[in-house]
Amino acid sequence: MHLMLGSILLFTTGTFINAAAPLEPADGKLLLGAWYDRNNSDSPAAINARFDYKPLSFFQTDIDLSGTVKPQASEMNGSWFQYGQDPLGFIAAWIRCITYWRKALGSNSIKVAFIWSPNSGNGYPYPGDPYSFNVSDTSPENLANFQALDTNNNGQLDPEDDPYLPYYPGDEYVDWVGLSIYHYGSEYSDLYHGWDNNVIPLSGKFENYLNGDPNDPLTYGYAPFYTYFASSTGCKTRNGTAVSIGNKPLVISETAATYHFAWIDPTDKPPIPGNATRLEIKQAWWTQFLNTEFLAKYPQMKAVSTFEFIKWEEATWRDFTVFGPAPDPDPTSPDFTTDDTDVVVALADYVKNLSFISFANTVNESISIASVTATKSEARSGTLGPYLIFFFVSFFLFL
Ligand SMILES: *[C@@H]1O[C@H](CO)[C@@H](O)[C@H](O)[C@H]1NC(C)=O
Ligand SMILES: *[C@@H]1O[C@H](CO)[C@@H](O)[C@H](O)[C@H]1NC(C)=O
Ligand SMILES: *[C@@H]1O[C@H](CO)[C@@H](O)[C@H](O)[C@H]1NC(C)=O
Ligand SMILES: *[C@@H]1O[C@H](CO)[C@@H](O)[C@H](O)[C@H]1NC(C)=O
Ligand SMILES: *[C@@H]1O[C@H](CO)[C@@H](O)[C@H](O)[C@H]1NC(C)=O
Ligand SMILES: *[C@@H]1O[C@H](CO)[C@@H](O)[C@H](O)[C@H]1NC(C)=O
Ligand SMILES: CC(=O)N[C@H]1CO[C@H](CO)[C@@H](O)[C@@H]1O
Repeated sequence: MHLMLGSILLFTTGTFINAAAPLEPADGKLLLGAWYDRNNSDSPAAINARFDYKPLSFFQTDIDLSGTVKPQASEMNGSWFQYGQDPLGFIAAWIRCITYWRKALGSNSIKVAFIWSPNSGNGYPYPGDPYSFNVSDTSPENLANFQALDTNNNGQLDPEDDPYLPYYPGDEYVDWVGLSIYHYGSEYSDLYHGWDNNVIPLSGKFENYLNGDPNDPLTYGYAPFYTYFASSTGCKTRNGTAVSIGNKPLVISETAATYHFAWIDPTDKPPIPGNATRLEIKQAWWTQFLNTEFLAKYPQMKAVSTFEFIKWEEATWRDFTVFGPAPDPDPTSPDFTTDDTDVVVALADYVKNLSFISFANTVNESISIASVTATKSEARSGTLGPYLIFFFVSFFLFL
């Protein structure tokens, strides 16, 4: 549920042998990358230096492609971006973008991967957010969107509606699929309006977010994202029309297990609940999906991007990082300069044992990723011309 977007990947090693999709690594290989906090002067080189092992194979950031459009993210199924929950507008804009860029890139288009990357379906349709779907809006556009969104046809947009299928532009317009998956804690506090406890993620949590959990759909989501788009099963609408035949490579576009440092406003609040340490939380998270058994079960998971931010959200100051804090953390926040080298050292020790992880040879060989978006009306009208293509698009560009 953070900004995610386009991505420009620079790469030149043998990692992409036999790639089925642009920039897809060879079977059995996984690219490890990070979304760094450009706003806090973090950089690929600084992350690699903190990691002190091998250069990560890709880096993600937001880029400003237009003076009028602020950098933003994908997660088009969410209710926290202006363009969210507008499936018909989204798909039209997406197709326009991809068509434009493939043409503009010409023979270089094999060096660019366009990633369709929603937020994990747990909590969908994320009611009560600023851009939640507005049922009172009876414009024809909104009614058409409602028809697309109400996938179970019960006259409501609710958790049993599919959080992904209405937004999927079609296999021919998507190179990779992506998903944002987070652990924020174990309980949402209605009192403080947010997740706020430091607890170890339950075993299987990452997997349940990735592929839904029929035994606990309200917690983890109903829809099996991996099965839909990355397995050979694919997915169909209720009338049997194929939406995707599957087999797409998957990037975990953003992931983190958060450590809550402090309340943003500590007035009348108890200590932060939970007693798990930062290391325990993060270690328990990465071991859930960076292991050979998981890769054998989900072989199309070809890349993972950690979310390297320390920021406030809801009621708490949160550390999402595994590679250590950016050089210049927000000076208004609590003391985040406290070194967390125990986490990055443990991660390096852990991945040294994993032969399936691909690294770059130098920082200049790593791939980059970027993103931009528009307001809903800009996206719909197309007034921003070719730059519209970047809205909602995540792409890897092989330079
Ligand atoms: C960086 O700062 C700009 C301007 O404040 C903001 O629009 C953008 O969302 C920020 N990007 C990230 C990744 O935090
Ligand atoms: C929802 O739509 C109605 C009707 O168009 C409008 O009056 C109302 O302001 C909208 N609500 C929000 C939160 O945009
Ligand atoms: C099946 O559903 C899809 C979209 O939900 C629609 O485009 C298509 O026309 C339908 N096909 C039939 C045969 O009803
Ligand atoms: C941490 O909290 C749990 C649950 O409240 C408790 O069972 C456990 O004993 C605590 N561990 C420590 C080391 O305090
Ligand atoms: C890495 O593998 C070695 C040898 O099997 C083992 O002793 C060590 O504990 C492993 N390290 C981690 C962090 O899993
Ligand atoms: C990486 O690229 C930068 C800028 O293009 C250049 O200044 C630097 O020397 C390069 N570093 C290496 C190790 O090639
Ligand atoms: C289910 C879920 O994660 N909802 C969150 C989505 O993001 C918005 C904005 O950050 C939060 O307010 C929601 O709680």
